[in-house]
Amino acid sequence: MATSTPSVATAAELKPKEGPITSQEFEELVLRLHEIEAVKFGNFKLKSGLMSPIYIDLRVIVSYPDVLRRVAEVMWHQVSGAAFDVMCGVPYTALPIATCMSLLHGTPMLMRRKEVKEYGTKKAIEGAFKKGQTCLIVEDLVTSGASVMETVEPLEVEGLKVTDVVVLIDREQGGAARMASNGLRLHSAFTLSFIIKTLQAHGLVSAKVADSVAAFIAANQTFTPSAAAPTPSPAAPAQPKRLPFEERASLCQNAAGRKLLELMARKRTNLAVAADVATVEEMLRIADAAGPHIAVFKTHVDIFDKWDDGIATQLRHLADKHEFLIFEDRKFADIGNTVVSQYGGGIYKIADWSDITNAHLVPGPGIIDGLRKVGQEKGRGLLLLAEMSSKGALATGAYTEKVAEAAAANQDFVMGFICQSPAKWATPVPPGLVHMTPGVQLASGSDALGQQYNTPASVIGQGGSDVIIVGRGIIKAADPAAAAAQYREAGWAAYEATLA
Ligand code: 5BU
Repeated sequence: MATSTPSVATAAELKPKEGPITSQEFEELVLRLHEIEAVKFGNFKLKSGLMSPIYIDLRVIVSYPDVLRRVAEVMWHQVSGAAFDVMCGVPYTALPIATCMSLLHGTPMLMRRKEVKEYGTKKAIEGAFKKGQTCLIVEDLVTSGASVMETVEPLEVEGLKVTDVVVLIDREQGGAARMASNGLRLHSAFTLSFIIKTLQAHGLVSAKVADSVAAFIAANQTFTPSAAAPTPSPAAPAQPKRLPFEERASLCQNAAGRKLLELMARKRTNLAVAADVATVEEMLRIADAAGPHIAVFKTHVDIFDKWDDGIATQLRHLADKHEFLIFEDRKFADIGNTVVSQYGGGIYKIADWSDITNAHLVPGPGIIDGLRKVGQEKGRGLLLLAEMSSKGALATGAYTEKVAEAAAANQDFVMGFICQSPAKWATPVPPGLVHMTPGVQLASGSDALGQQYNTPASVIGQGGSDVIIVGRGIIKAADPAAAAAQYREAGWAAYEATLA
């Protein structure tokens, strides 16, 4: 073991370190990280499935207060020139680091909840802050930068500005470029190359291992700036980013679509709630509580404990009272002749009470004709499923394009799409068609069964959708009405930000 490795592993008195960090101190910290096995060499299977010759696990530093403290100090020094009002650690490993930086230097901290889905409407960001304040992001390790972005988004939704990110180790696999493409400056205490060079100089890593790490980094780059962030042509005229809903209403050929666009503009909400609850009582309670905040109330009628015409009437009363449209998310997928009976008849008589329903285009355009036959005269509208939110969904690429074409060709009855990222579609669709997106929570993430969540800002902003569909983020909240108000605000702010 190198003689420079300190043997005392206790936290020093709690006061900030004076003066700059010396190169010897940087080296000592690298050696200490190696000593406590935060940096290991061998053959490791990463979360992605890739085999890596190096493994970095900074979770262990909480057991070594001297290391935690020095990590916090070197990271603080990296951002001594940056201006920020608050700091937020990326959960979980960076939380103690951010806490330590906060304690040493007196800068307040915020915390981002990772499990917003579990906690419902508990805020995505905890702590005291004001809109317009600047927040520094603190992270232990950056590879692609994806987890950093997951923390940046909910902060920005709350009106905080994020300009700088500080990490202990940059794996040099594209994170810095990705940060830069999002307008963020990345400050790192160490690059992976520096760590390897230091350990090699102290005889702790062989030349062979050093070469294999360098080869691994070169072969596993995560970001291609030109492909990921095409530079807009400076000569391109400034296009309106999105026509306001009220203007699009007059371009919409379907009655229910027109009603929805007008209603969203009037009520100032682009929120749909997914009422996936077990009982009719609970469903009606949510409709009444969330009603003032929503444009659309989405049901799966076949999951309720009972159903009859009286229940449908009660729901329609609430729709009239609060002015929202009802959307039965039936996802029809059969031949035209069968969907006529499924939509108009059976126990549920969906067309009698639901303003909107949806269908897959797998069977071909006959499904639109069958549903139109029942719904058109009742003033109903159809959404086509162009993309899904679940991991591995097959509705992509050429299929999605075909759906977009079919919608454009049937605008009398088709009012729009269920989709994820219409901004990425090859051909723009007529502005009278509405885009609605499920898989939305205040923080991005996933559930255990393949559901994938994006934030209102990314769905409406980058994704180019019009309406956010939120289920568990609202219905599992302790106060669904307050949660609906919060999603409404986030969704509407994102919409307004995309107007010309
Ligand atoms: P969540 O609790 O916010 O995950 O609920 C999402 C709702 O949207 C739920 O009713 C799904 O059935 C529905 N959904 C979806 O999540 N993803 C899709 O691609 C489509 C519908 Br289509």
